[in-house]
Amino acid sequence: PAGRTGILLLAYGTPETPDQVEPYFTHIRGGRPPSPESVAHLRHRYEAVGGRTPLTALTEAVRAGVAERLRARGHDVPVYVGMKHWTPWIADVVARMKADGITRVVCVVLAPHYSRFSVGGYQRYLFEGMHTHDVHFDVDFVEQWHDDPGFVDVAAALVREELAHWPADRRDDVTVIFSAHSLPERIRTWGDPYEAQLEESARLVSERAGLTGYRRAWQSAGNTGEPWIGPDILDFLPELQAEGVRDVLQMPIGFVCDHLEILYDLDVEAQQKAEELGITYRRTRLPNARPDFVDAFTAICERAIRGEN
Ligand code: FEC
Repeated sequence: PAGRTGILLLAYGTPETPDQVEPYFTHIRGGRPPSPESVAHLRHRYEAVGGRTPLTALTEAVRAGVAERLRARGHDVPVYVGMKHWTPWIADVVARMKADGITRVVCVVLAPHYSRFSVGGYQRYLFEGMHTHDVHFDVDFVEQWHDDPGFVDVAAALVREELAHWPADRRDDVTVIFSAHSLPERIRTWGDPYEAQLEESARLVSERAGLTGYRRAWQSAGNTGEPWIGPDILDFLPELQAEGVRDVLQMPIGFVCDHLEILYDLDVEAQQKAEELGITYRRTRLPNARPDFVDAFTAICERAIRGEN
C-alpha cells in the first residue's frame, strides 16, 4: 500500500504542576498573558481539586483501549494523542506521525459537539502543525459525534445509574439538567451548530434513559467582558428552587472525562450553591475510560477509518 493510516485522538490538555498553570492559561488565551489575579484564581481551583486533574491520564487510557480494540479487530493502525493547550502538543505529535511514515490521519476529538470555537480550534492546530513540519497528511476529521447511538447509550446509562441513588418513589421528581461548556453569544451570529447539537444530544439521551422531561443549562463560562450563552448553572439552580424543585441531577453531556470543569465547577461550586438552596444535587459520572464508552468510541474511529462519517 502507498500509505499508512494513523488515528489521532485530540483532547484539551491540562497542566501537570502549579508552575504550568500560567503558561497553560496564556496558551488558552491565544498568547495573551492573563492578569496575576486570574492566574492566582486558576491555581486556587487546581489546588482545590488536588493540584491536577486526571484529563491526561484518562485520555491515555482511552487511547490504549481504542488501540487494543482496533488491533483485536484486525486493524494495523497506530493511535496517537494530541492536546490543544498542553503536552503532548498537537504539532509535536504531527512530527512523530510524520517520522512514523503516516500519510493519512483519521482525527477524532474527545468532545462530542462541534463549534468553531472548540473543534474548529483543534482543526486549526492540526493544520498549523502540518504546516510547521512541512507534511501534508490526507486528513479525515470527524467533526462531531453528538448523536452517535453508542455514545447516547453510554450517556443514558450514566443518567440511569445516578438516578438510582434516589429512592424509587422520588426518582420521577428529579430534575435532570444537561449542561455543556458555555461559549460567547456571538457564535449565534455565524450559525454555529453547537447549541442545536447539544439540544439533540439531550433529547436523544433523555429518550433513551426513559425520562419524562429534562432541562438545559450552561457551565464554566469565561470572564472575557462579552456575553456568554446562559443560563449558567449557578444562576439556574436558584430559578429551579423558586419553581419548587428540590432534587437535581446534572449530566455534563458536553464533556467526556473528569477535569477541572467537572471537579471544580460542578463538584465544588454547583454543589455548594445547591446546598445553600436546600437542593439535593448530584452529577452523573463521566464516560472517562469506561469499557462501554471505549467500545462506542472505537466504533466511531473504525467507521472513520473506512471513510464513513
Ligand atoms: O482539567 C483541566 O485542566 C482542563 C479543563 C478544561 C476543559 C475545557 C473544555 C472546553 N473549553 C472550552 C472553551 C473555552 C473558552 C475559554 C476557555 C477557558 C478555559 C480556562 C481553563 C479551561 N478553559 Fe476551556 N476547558 C478547560 C479549562 N475554555 C482553565 C481559562 C480560565 C477560565 O476561563 O476558567 C475562554 C478563552 C479566553 O479566555 O479567551 C472559549 C470548550 C470546551 C469543551 C470542548 C473541549 O473539551 O474541547 C468549548 C476540559
